[in-house]
Amino acid sequence: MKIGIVCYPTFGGSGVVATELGKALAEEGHQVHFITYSQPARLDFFSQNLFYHEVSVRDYPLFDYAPYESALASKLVDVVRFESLDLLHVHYAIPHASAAFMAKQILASYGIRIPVVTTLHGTDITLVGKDPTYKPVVTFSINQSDGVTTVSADLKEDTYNHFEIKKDIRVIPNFIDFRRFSLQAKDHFKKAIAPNNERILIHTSNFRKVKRTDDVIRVFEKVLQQIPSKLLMVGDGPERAYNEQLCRSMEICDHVRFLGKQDAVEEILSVSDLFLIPSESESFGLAALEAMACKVPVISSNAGGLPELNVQGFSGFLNDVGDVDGMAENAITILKDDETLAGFKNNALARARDFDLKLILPKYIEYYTEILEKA
Ligand code: GMT
Repeated sequence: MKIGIVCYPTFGGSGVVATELGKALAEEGHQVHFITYSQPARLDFFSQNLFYHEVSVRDYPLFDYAPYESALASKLVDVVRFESLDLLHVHYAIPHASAAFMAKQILASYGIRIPVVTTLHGTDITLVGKDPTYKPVVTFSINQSDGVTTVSADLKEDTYNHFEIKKDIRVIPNFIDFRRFSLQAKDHFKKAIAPNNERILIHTSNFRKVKRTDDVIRVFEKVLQQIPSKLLMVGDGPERAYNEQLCRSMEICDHVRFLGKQDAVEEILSVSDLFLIPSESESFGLAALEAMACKVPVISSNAGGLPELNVQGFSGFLNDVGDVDGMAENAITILKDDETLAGFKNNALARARDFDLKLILPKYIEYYTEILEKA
């Protein structure tokens, strides 16, 4: 197949999933064309089946806001026509699904029919999408897609609850590539972070409000009172400055390191004992899956799709959003002795194996085939 993939090229979960999916499809012999405004963060090598088409937006003094959606639609028309694509797969509804719809209409005027699959990732539905600013366009473009997938059953339900959707939605969960995410020996790094063999807790995110990063720090502060430990905060975003302030006021700065954005997250996960993800809303929780693949158990909230990933009392524990005491108590249960911790680590890996790329990739290929047969 010749597949066009549209995504955000940044570190965000939807862009990561789209890029990893494209890379895996290319390895299977499909030709994959990424169409976006800059080189996707994880598309960092050459392959004969991978192509990247940059969408450049022409600026003009009249524009307060340069029209990216029009530039993207025009680029899609061009790439579909001249690379003879079979299918477009757009990740994150806004503005990719509506740009794809526009491109599809234009292509029809050339006698070209291009099926569009839209994958909804979370905030495009739960936060941004249902805002009246975007809702009519999101509803229309989902209904106009030839195929729609969500990354969890919970997001599927949310989509039906918040929008008038007439389409069948297929749930295809996110996946993990164990060739990259698996436990690596990084003892020298562990020693540098935790010289006295303290437990290492970790959080990775974009530090937006929805991640409740302040809860991460509050949970850690309670754990620290009982168990010698360190906290690694990986990533960056709007809440980081406030979180650093919070650590100062709690006088726990000696035990918390803010590492900023990191490429080799798997190396940092490899020295970690517990992953914290207390999010207000989380359609899937790819960051937690990456941790589990590196044998790191998870303390999470029970929001959104997290219960479909983290298994209560097995790969970790789930608590209500904001239940800092409960999360700290469960974290201590996991960390209190080596034997219990080792059990949870093994379970985390076992659970992650259910989301192996090798199991999930065929689901996308099967879905593309179904959509192409209907077209
Ligand atoms: O979590 C974010 O803020 C980034 C966002 C994105 O679209 O890049 O992540 C969403 O998509 C990920 C990949 O499917 C999911 O694993 C995340 O759970 C989801 N985030 C939210 O629902 C908040």
